[in-house]
Amino acid sequence: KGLISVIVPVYNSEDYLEKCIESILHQTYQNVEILIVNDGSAQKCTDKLNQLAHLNDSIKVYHLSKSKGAGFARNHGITNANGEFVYFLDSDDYLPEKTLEMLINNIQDYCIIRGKIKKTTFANSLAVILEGLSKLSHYTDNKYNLLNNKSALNTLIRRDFILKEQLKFSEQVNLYSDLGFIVPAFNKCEVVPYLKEAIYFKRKRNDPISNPSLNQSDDYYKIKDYIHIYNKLKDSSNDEALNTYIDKQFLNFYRKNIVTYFKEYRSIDNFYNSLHKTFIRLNHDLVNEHSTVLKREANALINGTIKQYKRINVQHQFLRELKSAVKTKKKFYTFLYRKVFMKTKMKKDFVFFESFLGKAYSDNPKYIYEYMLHNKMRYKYVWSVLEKKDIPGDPIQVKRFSLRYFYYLAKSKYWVSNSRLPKYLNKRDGNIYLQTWHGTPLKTLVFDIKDIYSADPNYKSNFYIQSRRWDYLNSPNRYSSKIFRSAFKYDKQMLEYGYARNDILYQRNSYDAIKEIKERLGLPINKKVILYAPTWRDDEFFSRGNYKFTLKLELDKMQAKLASDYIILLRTHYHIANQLDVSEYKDFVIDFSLYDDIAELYLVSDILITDYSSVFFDYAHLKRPILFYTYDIEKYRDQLRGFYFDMEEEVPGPLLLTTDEVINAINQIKQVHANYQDKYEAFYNKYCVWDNGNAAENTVKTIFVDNE
Ligand code: C2G
Repeated sequence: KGLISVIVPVYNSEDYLEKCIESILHQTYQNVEILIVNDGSAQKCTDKLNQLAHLNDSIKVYHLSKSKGAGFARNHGITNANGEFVYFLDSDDYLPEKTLEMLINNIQDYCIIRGKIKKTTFANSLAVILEGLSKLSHYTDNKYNLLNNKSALNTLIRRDFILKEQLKFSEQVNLYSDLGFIVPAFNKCEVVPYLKEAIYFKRKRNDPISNPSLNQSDDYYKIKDYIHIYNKLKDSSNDEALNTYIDKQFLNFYRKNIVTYFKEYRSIDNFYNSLHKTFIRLNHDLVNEHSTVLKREANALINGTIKQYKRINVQHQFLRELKSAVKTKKKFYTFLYRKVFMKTKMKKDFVFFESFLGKAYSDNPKYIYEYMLHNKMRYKYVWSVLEKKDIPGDPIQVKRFSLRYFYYLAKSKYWVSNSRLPKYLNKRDGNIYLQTWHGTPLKTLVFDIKDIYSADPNYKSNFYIQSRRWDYLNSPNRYSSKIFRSAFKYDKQMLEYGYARNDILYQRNSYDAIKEIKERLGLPINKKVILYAPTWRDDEFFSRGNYKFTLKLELDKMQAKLASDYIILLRTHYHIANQLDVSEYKDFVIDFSLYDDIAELYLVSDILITDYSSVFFDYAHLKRPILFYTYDIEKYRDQLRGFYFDMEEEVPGPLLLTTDEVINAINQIKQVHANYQDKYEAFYNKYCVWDNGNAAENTVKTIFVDNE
């Protein structure tokens, strides 16, 4: 069987390149040459490429001295190809091992064959292919449907067909250059066979801010290039079916991308003329299949003036928003938020608080609030909660995402939150947002995370939008300040006073105060207290934001060995949705997962057991013993998150892998604690020295006094 030339354009994709090339080398079909075209990448990527080029003789690398775009690079590959067939693979994507074999086995006498493109956010997706079940389908009249992804990827094409039809990727555009190649190619084939078992993994990249893929380019360029390519295709098409296809595609693009772009930027001026010329070319019967809204816009674009078009566009934006607003209650509330509440006057003395997405009355926001309350500052307070809570000072409580929640968000000059507020909020002039964050990081955060294994692949871009609104950020120590700057790309004011939530660890660390809390919590006074507070796992969840926790401490054993002297307070992370049933360990294990404030649990406990949670940075303020139950450290550190430092080296207690080790350590806790004395001191000096009980005061003075 014939040689396949696999053409791989490369542009700054050093993180993905190896996976891509290995996936070609591991194909079951081996008669392959690999043509890599380096489109003027930065040195880091070029170096990586040169290193990989030695893996195999079949790899040929072409370096372009400056970047000319993926279209140019692929054409360069075609010019240098020797194969009977040509296949395009992008340098951040990869193939299951049988894809090329399946395509070539099924191309028969056709010029082209197409496989399925699967999007993935993971570096190691697996395709399960059941031998013998693959079935070729043939597309004729409906062949253009295969092009819905606007891409020339996962298509095996005869090279002599490319040469005969002079197929070329468009070099005038950065985006959609594929269409210039693949649309005429499909046009020349009466039948396009399609094999859905031949899979191509297209990586959905997770960092559109620091390293965007082409698809993640700014909408302005997308629109510019799409209008260009549409007109190009239109110039060369004389076939009715093709005309209909590209007109329909254009109208969809207009509806989905162009109109929404105008909504956000009102930058119609840039595109009016080219849209005017483009709309004149469209088949009017197709325009008429669309809504009245779109028809009026088309009419204004063809026959009217820019002023008319703008007016109609604004009206239509409003109608579109209204139409979407009536779909769900939350959408309706956000509509009112934007159109009504945001137009009323902001209240200078309203402060809006939220902790852990409304799940708790706790953490830095709680202690900042209580400082203001006790000092009788003249503000009105609003707390966002999931259900009504017992909060001192009787503040206004609003249910998160209720109508009142949106009303008070719009009205309040000050926002104080320890995690993110919704993406669709708008900040207005004078609005001040204090982000307190919720811990010193051990596990890498946002832009420092490579692969996102959690439920939300848009995590980084959402985070970026949400964090642009922060005006102040609390930092617990110098180490965190540095990380927050890079991991959040935060460049505004950092409040380096320590954490308000730790004030209590300095103010109430006394026998009487602890006794009072124990009594309030109903804890026995004669038993020692162990707090077990593990964190969550990115890859264990029921759904977005609802994580699952499986208890790996063997409570039976612990009860048998420890119950006479100790009780255990079990405290799962606020992301954890399942409640663990510990009823059989009554009197030994008490579940405090739903208790609001972990700081009080720190105060009453004699020993902390945790894992990769930031709780140990706070607990260390008390200088009491800490044990690390890190049964899954390798997976957690190496696959899921990555750490900022070596736990074994730095943490102030032993890393334990089994329940027995935990029990042993507890039985000799004095000795264990003494063994870690030096490390503990170094740890305290690095992470705990900013706190002295005054963080809330310092924060409040900066935010509320300075901004009067
Ligand atoms: N927390 C808690 N109970 C737990 C775990 C955490 O109450 N069992 C609270 C603590 O206040 C802790 C905070 O939630 O400091 C953050 O928890 P982490 O386990 O550190 O996890 P995460 O929410 O992912 O925070 O920069 C901070 C962290 O890196 C991210």
